[in-house]
Amino acid sequence: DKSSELRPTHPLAVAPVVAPAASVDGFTKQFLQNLNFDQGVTLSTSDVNDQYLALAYTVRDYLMARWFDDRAKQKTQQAKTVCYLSAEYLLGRQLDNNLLAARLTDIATEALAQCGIDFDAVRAVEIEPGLGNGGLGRLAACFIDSLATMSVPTIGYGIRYEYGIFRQSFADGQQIEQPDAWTRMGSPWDFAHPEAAQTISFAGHTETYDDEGVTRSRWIPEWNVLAVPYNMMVPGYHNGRVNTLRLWRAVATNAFDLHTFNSGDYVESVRAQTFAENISKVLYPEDSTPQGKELRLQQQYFFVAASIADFIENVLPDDFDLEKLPERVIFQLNDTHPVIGVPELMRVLVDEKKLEWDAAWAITQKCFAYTCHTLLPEALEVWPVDLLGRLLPRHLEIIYRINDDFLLEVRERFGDDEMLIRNMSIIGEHPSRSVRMAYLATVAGSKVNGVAELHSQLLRDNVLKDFAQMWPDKFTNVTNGVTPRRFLRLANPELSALITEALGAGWTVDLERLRGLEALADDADFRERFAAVKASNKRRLSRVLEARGEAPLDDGHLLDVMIKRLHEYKRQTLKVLHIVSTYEGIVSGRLDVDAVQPRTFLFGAKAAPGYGMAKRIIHLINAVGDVVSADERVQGKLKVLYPANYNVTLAESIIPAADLSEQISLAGKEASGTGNMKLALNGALTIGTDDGANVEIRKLVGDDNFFLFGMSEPEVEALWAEGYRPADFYQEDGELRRAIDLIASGAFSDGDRSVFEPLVSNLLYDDRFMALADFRSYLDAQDRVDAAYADQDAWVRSAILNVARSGYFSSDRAMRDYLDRIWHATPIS
Ligand code: 8GP
Repeated sequence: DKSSELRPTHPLAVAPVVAPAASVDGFTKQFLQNLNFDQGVTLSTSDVNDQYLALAYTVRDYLMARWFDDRAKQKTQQAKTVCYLSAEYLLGRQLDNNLLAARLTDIATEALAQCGIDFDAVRAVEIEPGLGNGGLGRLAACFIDSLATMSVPTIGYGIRYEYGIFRQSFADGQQIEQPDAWTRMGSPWDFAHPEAAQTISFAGHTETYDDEGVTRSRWIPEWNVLAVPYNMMVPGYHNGRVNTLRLWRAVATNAFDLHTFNSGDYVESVRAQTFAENISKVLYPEDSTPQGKELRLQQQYFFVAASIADFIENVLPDDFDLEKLPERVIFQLNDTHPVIGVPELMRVLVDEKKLEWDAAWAITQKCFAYTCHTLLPEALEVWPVDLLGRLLPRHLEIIYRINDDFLLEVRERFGDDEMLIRNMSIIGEHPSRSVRMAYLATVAGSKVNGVAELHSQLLRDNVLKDFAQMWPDKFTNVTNGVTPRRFLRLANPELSALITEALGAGWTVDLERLRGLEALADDADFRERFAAVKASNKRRLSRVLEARGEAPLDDGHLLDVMIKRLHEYKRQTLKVLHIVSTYEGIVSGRLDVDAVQPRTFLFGAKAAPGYGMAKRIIHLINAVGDVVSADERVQGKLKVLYPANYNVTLAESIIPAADLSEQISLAGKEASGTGNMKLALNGALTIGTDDGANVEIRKLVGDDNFFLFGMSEPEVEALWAEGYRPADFYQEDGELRRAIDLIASGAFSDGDRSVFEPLVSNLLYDDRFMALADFRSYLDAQDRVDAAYADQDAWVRSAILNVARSGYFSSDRAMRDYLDRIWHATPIS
C-alpha cells in the first residue's frame, strides 16, 4: 500500500478522519458543501441530479472514516478474508440502502425538507447498477450485504461493466434491447484507483528455462491490458462496518500504445486501445446458457487474475509467507465464471513465487470453494481447448497437469475403468476437446455446494455423481437467502413498522424472530392491520405502474405475480396457458363470469437477446394480455400487466404488493430460486412445484399455506424414461386443447396463425419442460387458490404465517452456513 509510506507531519493530516456531525444541521452543512464544491452549483441553481449526487457524496462522507479503519484492519489483523469472486453483482439502487445502514434516513429526510427538496424526486433519478442477469448476481449482492452486517472481512471482486443488463422495452409486444449506460449521469458510489491498476496479460507462448539448475516454465504473453480497480463501499447495517466491493475496469496499457505508435499508425493505436477496453464493456446477457465466446473468457480471466494479484500484493502484508495463504483467504467461486482463477493461482505460486508444484497445489486446493447454481446441462461452462490454449497457453498446460494428477488418483481409487476416466476427466473429448470448468472447480475446490437441499442432492446424484463418490465429504449444501434489509425493511416500510411494533426492531439482523408473528396470525386486529398494509402496498405499486405508463391496479383483484428471467424451464408458458384457459372459459360460457375471482397477472422478465423461444413467449404474453384485458365479456375480471424492464428497483415495488407467488418450474430444473423467498417473506402465498427452495419453503410455512402442484422430480424422471408425448396430454384434456387451439387459431395475433405456430408446435411435439404434463394439476391448484382467496380472513392468516416462518431464508443465515461449513472464517470486532 503506497500511501502508508507517506509520513505526513502536519497536525491536521495525522488526526483521525472524522465523520460530519450526525445531526440535521451537520448533514445539511455537508450536503450544501458538496453541492457547491463537488457539483459546482448553488442550491438554487441545482437540478435534481446535482442534488442526488451531492446527497450520495454526503452519505459517503459519513461512512468514510469507518471504511479507512476497516481496510487498515484487514492488513494488520490475522483474520481470514472472504474473497467472493463473481462475474455479476446485481446491486440495485444504493442511496436508501446506504442511508439506512448508516442510520441517516431520518436526518437526511429532515435536512432535504429544510432545503425545500423533494426527496422522492431525488430518489427516482438514481440509475441502478444492473451488473448482473438475475438470481446469481442478486445473490452475490445479498451475500456481501450480510457479510458486512455480520462484520466478516470480505472483498467482493467483479467487473465494472460499462453497460449492465440491457434496458428492455416492447414494440408491438416484442422485446427491444437498449444499452444500459448506467454511469452516464455520474457514479457517486465508486472510487477509481488508476494508480493501483494491475497488468493482465493474454496470449503468446510458453517456454522452459533453467533457473539455477531447476527447469521452470514461463509465459511470454503477447498483449496486456490494465485492470483499474473501482472501490465501492459495502456498509453493514447499523454496525459501523464498511466492507469493499472492488470492480475492475479494462484500460489500455501504455505499452500497448507504444507498440503501434512506433509503427507510426496513430489511428491503429487508438483502435487497439478500444480493443483492450472492450473487455469490461458489456455484461453478457445470457442467464443459464453460456455462449463460449472468447471475449467472455477474456472477461473472466481479466477480473480473476486482477483480484488474486490484488489480494496477494495489496491486502496481505508485505513478505507474507504464501504457505499460510489458506489461513488468510478463501476464494469463493460464484459458479464456474471465475474458475480460471485455479490455474492462475497455480501459475502465480509455481512460476512467479517458485513454489514446488505439490506445495502449490495443496495451497490452491485449500483456497478455493465452488458454488454451483444450475442443473441445466447446457449451462455448464466448457471452453474449447483451442481457444483456451490460444488465449492462456500457460493456464492450459497447468490444467493438463492438474488433470493428469487427478486421473492418476482416480485410477488408484477405482482401477483402470476407462469409461469412468473419460467421464471424470477435466478435458472432455466430445463433441470436441474442451475444458469442463465445473469439473476443474470440483477437483480444485475444498468444498462444492448446491444452493438448495434438492439441488445439492441432485448434484451429488447426477451432475457430479462420480466426484461425490470419490469425495463424499467435499459436497455440501447451503440453501440461498435474501437480505431482509433491502427486501423487507426498505422495500416494505409499512410491514416493517408493523413488525417492529409487534416484535421490536431486532428482526432486521435476526430474522428468525419473525416467528413471534405466528401467535398474531390468530389476532383479528393484527390481521386487519396486516391486510391494510398489503392494500396500501398495492396502491403504491399502482402509482409506480401508472408513472411508467402502465394501467393501474384494480381494487379487489388478487395480484398474481411471476417475476424472474424468461426461460422455458421456468415455464411462463404454463402461466399463459392458465390465463388463456380461464379467458376461453369465460368467452365460451363454460365459466360463469360473475363467479370468477378477479385477478391481475403481473409478469416481469427479460429474455436473453439471442434466445428466440423466450422472446416468442414474451410476445405471446403481451398479445394475450392485450386481448384479454380489453375484451368486454371478461368484464375487467382478468387483467394482464407486463411492465417493461423488470429490475431490482421494480421488484422492490412489486414484491410487497403481491398476493400470489408463481414458482412453477419443472421439478429438478430450478436450482433454488430467491424471488420465491422474497415474496413469501412479504406475505405472498406460493403456488409452486416441489423444486429448488420451494421444497424448503413449503416445509417451513406448512402445506396449508402453500399451493403445491405438479410432478415431483422422480416422477419427471420416470415420465422421461417411459417416453414423454405432450400431444397425448393435449388430446386427453379438453380445456388444455381449447387453450392451445385458441392460441393456434390466431385469436391473439389478429388471425395470423403463423405468429405463434413455432411456439405451439414446440409445446405439442417437444415440450422439454413438460408444461402440458403439469397443466391439469396446475389448474386444480389455481382453483384451490381462488377458493382460498374467497375467505379473506383465512388468506391473511396464511400470509402472516408465511412471513412468520420465512426467517430461515435470510442471507445472514446463509452466510453463517458458509462460514461454518465452507469458509471456516469468523466475524471480527
Ligand atoms: C440461478 C438459479 O437458476 C436460481 O435457481 C438460483 O436461485 C440462483 O442462481 C442463485 O443461486 N442460476 C444462474 O443464474 C446461473 O446458473 N447462471 C449461470 C449459468 C450462467
